[in-house]
Amino acid sequence: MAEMELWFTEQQTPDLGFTCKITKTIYTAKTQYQDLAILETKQFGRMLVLDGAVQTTIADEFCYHELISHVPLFTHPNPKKVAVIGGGDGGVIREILKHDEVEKAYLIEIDREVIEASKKYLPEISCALDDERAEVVITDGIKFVSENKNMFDVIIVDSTDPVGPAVGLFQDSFYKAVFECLKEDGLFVAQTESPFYDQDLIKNVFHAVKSIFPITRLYLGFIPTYPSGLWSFTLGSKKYDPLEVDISKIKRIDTKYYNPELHKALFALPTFVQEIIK
Ligand code: AG3
Repeated sequence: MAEMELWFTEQQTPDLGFTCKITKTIYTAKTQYQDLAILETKQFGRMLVLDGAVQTTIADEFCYHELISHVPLFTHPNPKKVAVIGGGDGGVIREILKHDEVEKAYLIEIDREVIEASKKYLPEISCALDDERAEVVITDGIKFVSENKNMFDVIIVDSTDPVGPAVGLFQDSFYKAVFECLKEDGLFVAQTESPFYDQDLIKNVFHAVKSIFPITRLYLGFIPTYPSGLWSFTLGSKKYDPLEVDISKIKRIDTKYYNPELHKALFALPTFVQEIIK
């Protein structure tokens, strides 16, 4: 008898699905905040899904985690204290801790169950969460940044899509609080979705950040499992410009996507993306 095939589909837009063959459903849970699933896919290996949206997979997580981490960390000349808002799988923390000058990396995650499931089922991604330089704080990122002033060199917002628990992480008041939470020469990066499908969001975030931070930049990367593959990141900085970095001084670290040659090239935008942020 032919074996039954199981397929998972993320409905990326009302009119488009992204479908993967599943060899096993490793874990599912309804947490206090969202539906969580860890699936074993044939094409990408293990996959973390929250509320039906692919968050990360073993095969392509490096693209996203390196891009969101090394661009800000190599733009700041001496990042000692870094915070990740969201990012409960720990992938961003793993990349941050590749930087020797980082003394402490805080993971500010609202949903404890994402961390626990990632520790158990995605050890390749979550492996640095037990590092002595990592500190996990289970709380609402919005509350955390509003309550702490002048504290971090770099803040990385590794959120889910702007629906459900993450809505507030895309609002003006949050970026103002991030500004206050950063030291006087601090900078931040947020993941800001697809330039194909989320143009209004990118536009709104870019202009909100621009009205608060002296330097605002958008950069792009390719993440195969995310909607359209083309993904945007918005950087707001009080002092350091990623385009002014002396790339000859960037230390070689172990990466598969990021490299010094790419650092500035990531900010070269296709015309249709330039139009979005005009
Ligand atoms: N956070 C961004 C996920 C966005 C994906 N959106 C989607 N599939 N519709 C990823 C968390 C990884 N640490």
